[in-house]
Amino acid sequence: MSSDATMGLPDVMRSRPWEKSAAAHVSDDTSLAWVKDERIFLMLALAMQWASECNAQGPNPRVGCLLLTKDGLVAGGGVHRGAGHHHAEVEALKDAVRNGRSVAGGTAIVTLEPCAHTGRTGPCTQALIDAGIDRVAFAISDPSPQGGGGAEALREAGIEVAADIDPKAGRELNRAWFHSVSSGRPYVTLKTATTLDGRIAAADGTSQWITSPEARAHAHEIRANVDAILVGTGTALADDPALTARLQDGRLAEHQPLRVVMGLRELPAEARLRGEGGELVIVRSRDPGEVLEVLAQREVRHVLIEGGASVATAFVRAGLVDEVHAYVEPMVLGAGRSVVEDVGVATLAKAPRWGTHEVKALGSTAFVAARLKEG
Ligand code: AOF
Ligand code: ZN
Repeated sequence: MSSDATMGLPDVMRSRPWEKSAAAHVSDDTSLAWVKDERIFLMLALAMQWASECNAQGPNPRVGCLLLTKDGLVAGGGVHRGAGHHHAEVEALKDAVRNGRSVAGGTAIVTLEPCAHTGRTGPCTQALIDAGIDRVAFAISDPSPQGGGGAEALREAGIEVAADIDPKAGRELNRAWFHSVSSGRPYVTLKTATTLDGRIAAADGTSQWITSPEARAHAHEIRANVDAILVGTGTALADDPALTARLQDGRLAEHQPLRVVMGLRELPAEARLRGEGGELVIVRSRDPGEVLEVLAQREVRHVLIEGGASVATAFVRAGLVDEVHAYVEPMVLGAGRSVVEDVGVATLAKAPRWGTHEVKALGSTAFVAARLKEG
């Protein structure tokens, strides 16, 4: 590969993006001839890969942008590194300047519709217009009231816009964000770690450790990618968990999610939850809807429920579990606490269900991720 082609994007180019790329489910909704050029979709896949790997945290979506010169050379690339940082388009424009490549008459390929608003930063549409970009293609429209309207603003400025060229991949990149923007509440993942018969503790109360070290390491990786972890006061008092995200070597991960405890009982002063880690938020309520409202106000997009049975039961009962992460250990207890209790289901047909999305072995533990089907 020539150095020209990788300019601004060496890491992405080396990471074999096509293996995970969005290109597999590209839609046909591409009326403009230049969009059908396969290089546009390759570039979009690179931008997706880049955004998904940049590990930005906080309330904003992950966004990647690639810019091509008038002659179709890569001018620059950029990602959004989280609220308060420049948007991806602006980062890409700065990269093009660093690379000494003009984007006048060129093309912008973005994973999300460029914004037309002035929020924590200025509007991307204006930056693209000022740079003399002629064409913009983006994967999916921005559904938020503040972020939308960019396509229209660009068209009004005489730019050719190819909208929604791969909405499926665009949505997947920011699943929790899209969900929370459209529903007004955080995306909820329920994590369970159980025996084959769905127990989380033996009859005598012993519960550590049911799952494998590999499963626990996986769970820590997930923690480092959500905005908040939630437990009930029962679990907080019984297990005295720290609810931190740790790396393989035991050190704290860079991003620590909020630690949220719901319920009416007090936490002792010496609780590990008060120690180092993410900010502790105590919500004095047993109502899942109320707790999610508090979290929405704090701009939490994705919350991970880690127990115990009463909290899990309350969320399932309320129909507020969007995704399940089930770690299942092939062992049987036959008695002891169940992971979820009575959720008001008397007959099979009424059981809440999720669609299996991912299955893998983590050491001795089986891991299943399942999601509500999107309407
Ligand atoms: C873009 N490019 O890279 C991102 C966009 O107030 P701010 O500056 O933090 O903007 C946040 C909103 O901007 C966010 O809710 C979403 O609608 C949009 N995100 N838009 O053009 C980007 N991250
Ligand atoms: Zn923007």
